[in-house]
Amino acid sequence: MKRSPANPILTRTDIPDIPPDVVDVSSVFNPGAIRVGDRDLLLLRVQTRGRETVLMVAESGDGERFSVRPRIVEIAGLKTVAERLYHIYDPRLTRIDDTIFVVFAADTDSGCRLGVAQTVDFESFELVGFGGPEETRNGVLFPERLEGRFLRLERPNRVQLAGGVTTGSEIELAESDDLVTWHSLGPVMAGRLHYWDELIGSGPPPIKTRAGWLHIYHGIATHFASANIYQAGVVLLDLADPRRVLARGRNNILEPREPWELVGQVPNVVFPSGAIVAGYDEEGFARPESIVRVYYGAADTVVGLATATISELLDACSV
Ligand code: BMA
Repeated sequence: MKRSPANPILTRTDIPDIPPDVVDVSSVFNPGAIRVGDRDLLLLRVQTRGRETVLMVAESGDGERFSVRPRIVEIAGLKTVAERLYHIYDPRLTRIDDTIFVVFAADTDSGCRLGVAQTVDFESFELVGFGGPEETRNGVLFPERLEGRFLRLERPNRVQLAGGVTTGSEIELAESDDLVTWHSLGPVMAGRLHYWDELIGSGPPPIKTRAGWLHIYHGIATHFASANIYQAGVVLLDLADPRRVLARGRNNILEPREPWELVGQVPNVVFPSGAIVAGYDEEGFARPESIVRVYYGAADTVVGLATATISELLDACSV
């Protein structure tokens, strides 16, 4: 992918103070992204100096220069969740018909869960569903229903890192009638031990192309336990049955190289979380020549932007 010359496109100094909750924040990263009319919107993960997390909206006319709205996003209904929510973070945005859905991760006393919220105007957000029996993260909704059901990729947290957090090495497909109760349809892909993507998780929601669902994911090389290196890569999933992997890139498409990707709160991280495709054909497939703008968190500290065309990303699946 090609990095934007304007990188990093958002840093802590772009976040306006909203006293008393948001003052002189520490970092902004891992945004969801969506186009609404002729505006590009990001839903930002902002971390305060109390290490609290708030979501905020940034808006742009050119996809590169963003201004951040001086408001904290409130999700109506979150207080009805029985568990205490410490952080809600890493929102992924998907439009289905006229509704924009947010799938977010939430840290609770019993581990990480996924929640789904919805908005039509990007002003007010309301909770649709929350949680499930298993620890899971990196949830992304497909932009259309399949046989009437919602589909999402998610990444159960089943791998315990030595002395650390639980994470995951397998992305699964799940389905739901109501976005509240989810049933697993089984595994889609697993991490590849010894290579760039030993642990994995979804990035932005899948992009519909004539060749299949183009999906950008993150892979972690654990590098002999001395460092976790977060990179981005691509996989192509079958349109009719997204559990079928048609092609998967051997190389990453973006890896930490710039100083602000290599150094920060968590070093060596590019974490793709939002994607905006410039153009779709009349049947809703992304055009091969369309530019995809990928928004990513860098070093859990700032937001970066990198681009490629759909056909370049499809080619990268087959190398
Ligand atoms: C992952 C997630 C991301 C984070 C990344 C790097 O497991 O928690 O939110 O950006 O680690 O710290």
